[in-house]
Amino acid sequence: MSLIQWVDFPSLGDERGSLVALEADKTVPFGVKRVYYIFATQQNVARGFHAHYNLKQVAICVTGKCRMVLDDGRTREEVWLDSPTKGLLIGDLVWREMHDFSEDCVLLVLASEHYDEGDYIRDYDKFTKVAQ
Ligand code: T46
Repeated sequence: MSLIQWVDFPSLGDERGSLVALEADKTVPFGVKRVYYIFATQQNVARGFHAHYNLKQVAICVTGKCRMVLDDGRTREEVWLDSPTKGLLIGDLVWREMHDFSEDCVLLVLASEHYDEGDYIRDYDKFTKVAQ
């Protein structure tokens, strides 16, 4: 199965413009405990480079674009996040990297757990051992 799993959010637009609703346990396939967003990323800066033991997330580029690399220790896939109506689902034990942020990129992330630095695996060799 591909590492790239999208969640499509219906655009509830009308003649005034567009609106997307993100609802925990409905359009977002888990209970949401945390929301954060990444913006004003400097040019030629890459972020991420870690995995989580226990964290489900949906990442949505609400404006601009960036390239996401996902790696489960066996295969590595990449995809552009460039649509406010498409969320990328990222499960447990998936290494992620974000590259090529456009200047206007705002990456919104919904997370299933509160922030916990102890849940991060920031060393790639350790990640590949844990993910085996
Ligand atoms: C992920 C990718 C997509 C907090 O204090 N609370 C938070 O909820 C988060 C997400 C971060 N932080 C602190 C920890 C660091 O001092 O903010 C700082 C930057 O975090 P980090 O270097 O982990 O950021 P990214 O962009 O490398 O990774 C983030 C998320 O941390 C991560 O879970 O999946 O975005």
